[in-house]
Amino acid sequence: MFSHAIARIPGPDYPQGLTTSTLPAPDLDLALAQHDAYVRCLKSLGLTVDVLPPAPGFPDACFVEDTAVVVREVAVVSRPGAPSRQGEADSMVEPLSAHRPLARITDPGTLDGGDILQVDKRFFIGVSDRTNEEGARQLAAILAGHGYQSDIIHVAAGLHLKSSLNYVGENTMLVTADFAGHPAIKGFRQIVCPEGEEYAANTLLVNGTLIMPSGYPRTRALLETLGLPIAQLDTSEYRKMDGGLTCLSLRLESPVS
Ligand code: CIR
Repeated sequence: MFSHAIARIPGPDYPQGLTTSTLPAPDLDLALAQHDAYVRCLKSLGLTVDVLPPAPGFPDACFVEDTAVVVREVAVVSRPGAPSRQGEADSMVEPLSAHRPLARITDPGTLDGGDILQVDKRFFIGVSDRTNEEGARQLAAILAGHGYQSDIIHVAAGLHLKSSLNYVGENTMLVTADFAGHPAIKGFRQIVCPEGEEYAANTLLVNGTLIMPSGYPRTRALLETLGLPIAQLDTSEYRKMDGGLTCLSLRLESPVS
């Protein structure tokens, strides 16, 4: 169960962030309204949410998931792979140290939290354009010290591992077609996002409820077979910047006492 989350409000420079999308630039007011709805949704699921102010000079800083990997025992502050985002990690030291002892990914390692998927005591670590082998190794070693097992997966398409692969409960992975049948997820049931709905692979399981982006009815119908409650949120202004539901928060379980 998650008890806390950390999120960060997008700043006025949000539309100047990194993106590969050909969609129009995001509308900041709408992005703020969508962020507010996201935070309210997490609160409705029982989480206390630390909402950090914008980080001037870091237009992608609202994608706070990329700055850390948090387990019950430790928060690992990342070293984001995009040079324009590396300074975001320092700004997370204080907010995270209120919740956990800290560890850090260090040079030459790079790592974005969007490449890290946790399923109980097991981690899937994506090596992508943002997370390098060294960063993956450093994280796996830190996590192994706390009893977590890691599989390293190469991410060939999409920005991050979790753009294509997410755990949706009931021993099931929601995947894009390129991850269907991947050996690393053998033993899990798989739901494959229908063609044209790949963005919906970034669905977030919080305390037994699936939070999915609105506008993906065929994926929703497949997820309904799991029998879990489903909340839908409009993330249109985050999609324009290659972001989605997982990236907008760090979710924290109760710490080890
Ligand atoms: C970036 O390119 O870094 C941001 N515009 C989007 C980051 C999305 N983060 C995530 O999926 N975890």
